Amino acid sequence: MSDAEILLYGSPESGHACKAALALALSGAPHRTVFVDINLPRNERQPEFQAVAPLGEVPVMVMDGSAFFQSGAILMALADRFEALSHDLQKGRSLLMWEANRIGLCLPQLKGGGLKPDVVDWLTKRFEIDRDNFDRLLGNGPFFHGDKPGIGDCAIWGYVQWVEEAGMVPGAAMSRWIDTMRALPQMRRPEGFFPKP
Ligand SMILES: N[C@@H](CCC(=O)N[C@@H](CS)C(=O)NCC(=O)O)C(=O)O
Repeated sequence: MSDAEILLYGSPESGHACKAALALALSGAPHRTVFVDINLPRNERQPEFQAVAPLGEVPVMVMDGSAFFQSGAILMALADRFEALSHDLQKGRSLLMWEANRIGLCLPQLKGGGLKPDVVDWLTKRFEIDRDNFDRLLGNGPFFHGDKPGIGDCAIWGYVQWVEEAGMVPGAAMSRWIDTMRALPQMRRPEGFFPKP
């Protein structure tokens, strides 16, 4: 790769990777995504991925020769760099923290399945609070950032795209927002963001 090229390592199974892929698509910046098979043991993944992934997890973005890990940090780096994502950053940062502490600690686990019933109950109760707060934070929309999507929308999209696969029922505002997000010209299915070679 040339130093000018932005590279994003990810997997269609990872909502965290989808957050970064969507943000890159919205930024309009030329970039390339690379499929990583996260079902392989970490030491069998591409050596070039292992070399830039300090925790062995996706997503990892390489920009200007530096590796960025943790989806929230990737989103903030993109918002700092690209005008299309730079609006209402104060709100964006709060939304990233909220998502990571709430939705991100709920829907991924429910979607993954294999949980004991009392854990499902606990996560479901957490989700019900998150669903109400989703409405409060979205306000009159259509996006969390107002008239156009920002890094907060990307972060929240990561796992809310699979709310029904996680066995949860979206509220009316969440359903409308999902439809609006799916209609974005830059939106792809997870397999479209990270096609298997
Ligand atoms: N907090 C991290 C989560 C990263 C993460 O959990 N990645 C998962 C996929 S969603 C992964 O790479 N799993 C494979 C592995 O850990 O080997 C972020 O926001 O980027």
